[in-house]
Amino acid sequence: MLTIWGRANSTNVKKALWCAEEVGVAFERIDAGGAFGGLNDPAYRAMNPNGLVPCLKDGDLVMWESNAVVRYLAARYAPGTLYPEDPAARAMGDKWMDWALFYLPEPNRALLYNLLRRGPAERDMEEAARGHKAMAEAFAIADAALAHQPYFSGEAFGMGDIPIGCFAYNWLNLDIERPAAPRLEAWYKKLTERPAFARWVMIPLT
Ligand SMILES: N[C@@H](CCC(=O)N[C@@H](CS)C(=O)NCC(=O)O)C(=O)O
Repeated sequence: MLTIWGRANSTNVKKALWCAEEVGVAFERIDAGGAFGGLNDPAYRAMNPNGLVPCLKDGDLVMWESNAVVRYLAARYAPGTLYPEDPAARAMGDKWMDWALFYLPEPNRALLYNLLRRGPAERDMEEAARGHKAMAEAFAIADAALAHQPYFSGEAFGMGDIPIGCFAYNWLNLDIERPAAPRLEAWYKKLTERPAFARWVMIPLT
């Protein structure tokens, strides 16, 4: 049985859970991180020395880094669909995965924690404003890219849509003003029609 460690409301854990469900592999999830703790336990650190979630175990393979987990699950369980075999086709989505890892986590965290997850006394609204600006700029680039292709992975849904999809859910569901991004919203609406996205990503942001 494949196992994924991580609290369900973590954006990075959601990537792994959504992808595992999407490729149809049976898995169990074990709560870890946040209020569940456990990340400094020696047994956990032996699996993931970074002390972060998600962490995945599939047979003898133990691995971490959410985008690498998505790549592994797609390659292992959905070759030819979520993980295109042609290198050029695969590169389409692959670059958006790296893009998402570079541009989105910091502003996402600035928004989620300062608008929702921290108590009022700990909130830093200047940090939230910087996060909002960076996120709006990043998603404007993503919106423009969808003028040329229906999915970040290319003509069909693929692994390249998964990391951005998790961050887009947060961005589009926070109670904030956003610049118009009609192509991004049309792509996001298609994600909401996927049962695996609805099950693992569309949960309360708190
Ligand atoms: N680059 C790592 C980042 C992982 C990460 O930052 N995970 C956060 C949750 S989103 C974490 O473990 N935070 C500590 C905690 O939840 O207690 C990845 O993509 O997997």
